Amino acid sequence: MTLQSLPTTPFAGQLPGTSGLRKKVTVFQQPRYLENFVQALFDVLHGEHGLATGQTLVLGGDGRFHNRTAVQTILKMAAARGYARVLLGRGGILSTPAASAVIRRHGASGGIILSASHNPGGPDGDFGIKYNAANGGPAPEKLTQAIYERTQALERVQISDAADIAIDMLGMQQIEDTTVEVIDPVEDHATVLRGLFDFDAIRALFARGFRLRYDAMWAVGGPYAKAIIEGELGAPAGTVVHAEPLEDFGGLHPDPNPAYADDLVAHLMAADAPDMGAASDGDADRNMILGRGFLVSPSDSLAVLTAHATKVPGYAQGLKGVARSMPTSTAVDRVAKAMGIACYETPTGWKFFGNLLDAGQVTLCGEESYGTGSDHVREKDGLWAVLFWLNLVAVTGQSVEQLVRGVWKEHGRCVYSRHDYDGIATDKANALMAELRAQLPSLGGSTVAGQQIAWADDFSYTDPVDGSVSQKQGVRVVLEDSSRVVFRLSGTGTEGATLRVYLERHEPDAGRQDIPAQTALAPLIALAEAVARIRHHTGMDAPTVMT
Ligand code: G16
Repeated sequence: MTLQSLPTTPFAGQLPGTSGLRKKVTVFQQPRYLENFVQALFDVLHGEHGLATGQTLVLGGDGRFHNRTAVQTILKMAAARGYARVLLGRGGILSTPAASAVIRRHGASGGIILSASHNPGGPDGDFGIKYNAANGGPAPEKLTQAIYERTQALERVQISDAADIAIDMLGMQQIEDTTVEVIDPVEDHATVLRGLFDFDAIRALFARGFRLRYDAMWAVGGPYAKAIIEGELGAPAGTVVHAEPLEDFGGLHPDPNPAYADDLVAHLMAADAPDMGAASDGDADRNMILGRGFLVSPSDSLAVLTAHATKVPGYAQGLKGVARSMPTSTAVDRVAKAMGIACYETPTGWKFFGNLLDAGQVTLCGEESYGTGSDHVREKDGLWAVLFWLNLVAVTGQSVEQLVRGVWKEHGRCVYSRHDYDGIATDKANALMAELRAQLPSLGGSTVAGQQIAWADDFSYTDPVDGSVSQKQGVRVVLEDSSRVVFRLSGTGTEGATLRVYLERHEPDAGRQDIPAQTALAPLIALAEAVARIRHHTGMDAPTVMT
């Protein structure tokens, strides 16, 4: 084995988005593309010629196509960088929340997660890479910006010429002076979850005949859900479906929302539906919850978990506070206010919750994009959310639907929908946002499409812990009754741009809470079109996806 220093040249566009660098597999397959990003990361972390002496790196991914190839490359680069130890999930696999758990439990200096999350996989699909720091959470913006700047100045990459190692068997191997330990991908995460929930109560629930359908969407969540829900909690075999992780997710879109988890929705709407449905995404950090014949919106899920948190052992002492991303509905704000705890509003991106969690200012966080989590790790956690719901159903004796309706009854319903317009030419999407921003000074106080606008702005966030400022995080148009429309461009796509339009209206009247969301939100949908001229800019008559 020898260490090599190979010449390279910068690639354009290696700027991480909402959650890491995501590109087409074919982009990552270009010689040196992955190497450059990892070299830049290591240069920023350790200094251009510095070594990671004595440090432990965690490595794993969601098992999508190209994962195994990328793992071997990164191992050889970690060896060249002098890491003492790399903890690698068996088969190169670690779900995103599991990677966070491993980093924290083993005192690692950080971890590299190979995932494009909910994006499709396979040779023509997407691939991704991100770095999580010693707290187990996604790198903050100042670090991702520094990595990007370094990618633009690279001239060489350092890598061992060692042969590929065996990654499918537990145990230790050596590359140069680096020990690579192949670990069980489930164990650390399962240990953390066991410490939070009343497994006996959930076991008893299944023993009473409670029926769950967990759709792992052919993704990395399958082995975790099988081991814990079927293995430890005694749910019948077959409770977890589509459980085998496939490199291309069976050709499907591993995103747990009503559009892409339509098979699960159909099962929960059927006459003989199970009591509860759940799904997780490509890297198992997102979750969707359903009751029998009933869809739970992610924003409502966060509100329910907050309202009932003290009924679960891990949160019996109470919550320090909660946080949600700005476009997430204000349901949790209302619950938090009634409970007398703080509620923070952050930009989209789980990384923004990290400081609040580390500083002990919040215990639970969540996002409209089917993400919920807590301070047990520093990532959102799909299986955690499912266990939380099971624990609540078990100890309250209420169904999923009853739990949600209980919150609506007390706090009103935040009727909510997100409209996505995918695959817009980037220049057109930018023009739409620029036109919106240009209107901001005059929108407040004006009437558009028959709606009286109270105020409008471009969300800017000052981190309450370190004071860092993140600007231009989404245009908000808010009405007198606090209804709102939010516009932002996605930071996770790999083709063109995606416009996200978030719509929210508070409905206190229980008699009107069952009006279908698209009907209840129709005036806001009209307002969105009037202020943003979506048809004009995108040429699209309807959203690609509505959740
Ligand atoms: C990532 C982020 C989330 C964000 C989501 C959608 O999730 O971690 O915080 O809400 O992307 O982001 P965007 O609206 O920019 O596409 P994941 O599950 O894709 O890692």
